[in-house]
Amino acid sequence: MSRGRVFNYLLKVRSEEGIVHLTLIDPDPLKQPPEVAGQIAKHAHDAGTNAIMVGGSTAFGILDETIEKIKEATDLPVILFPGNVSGVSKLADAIFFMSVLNSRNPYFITKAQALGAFAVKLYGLEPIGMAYLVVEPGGTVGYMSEANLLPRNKPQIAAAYALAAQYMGFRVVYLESGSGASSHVPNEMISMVSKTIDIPLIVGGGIRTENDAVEVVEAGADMIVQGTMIEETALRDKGETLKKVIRAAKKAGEKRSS
Ligand code: 1GP
Repeated sequence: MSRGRVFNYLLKVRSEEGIVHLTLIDPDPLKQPPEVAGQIAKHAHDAGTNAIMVGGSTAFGILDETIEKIKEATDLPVILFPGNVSGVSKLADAIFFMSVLNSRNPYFITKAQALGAFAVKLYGLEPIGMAYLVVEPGGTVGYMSEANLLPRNKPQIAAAYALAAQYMGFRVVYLESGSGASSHVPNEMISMVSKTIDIPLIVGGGIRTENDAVEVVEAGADMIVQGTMIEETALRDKGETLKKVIRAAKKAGEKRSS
């Protein structure tokens, strides 16, 4: 995909298909070498995902190689999802230029962003300003980014952060419960946030089943992110489980939009 068009592409998919499905691949050799990341991306593409996100809170070392293999396997846009400045690569199409708004540490709110900004400019990456809100239990990212985790039973706090994010000019809000979370962001929280803001809402962490995906979409997510489930199943079943989840999520999205 040519540079500068990824966000518009995501908005177009959202309006035409009801929701956007994003596949997250961790460039982590302990999980999968680049070759395997490419195969996973291919299966995800065939299953109907709309873009590939690459990143993670503990990613190291093989970011470029991983993106190379993904690009060989699919022409879907590759969007960086950096846990730190080391998560920037010139091989991607775009970057979720994210700020952990509920971190206790200003490094994760503005400093890492200042350290990485010129690399984004130099590489010609399309920056998509994202407010990243980490919800309980938060998982690895909650720990690493020193988040003051948003309480699951206080949706109004999440909504207040999300509205503040919109007023600060962020283009998207991401509600994250942490990769591999035992349960996704609560439906009530997704619903309150989506009714409060006018910018797209991304939800990720702990979305595994068709039912999970449908719940999250019915509650109001515009884009859903799946990582763990895809890494665990896509190679084994050639993306069949994922295909069912995406189909169910898109159906729920279309129904909501009609
Ligand atoms: C993590 O929200 C993403 O940042 C994806 O979470 O691995 O639980 O799908 P899962």
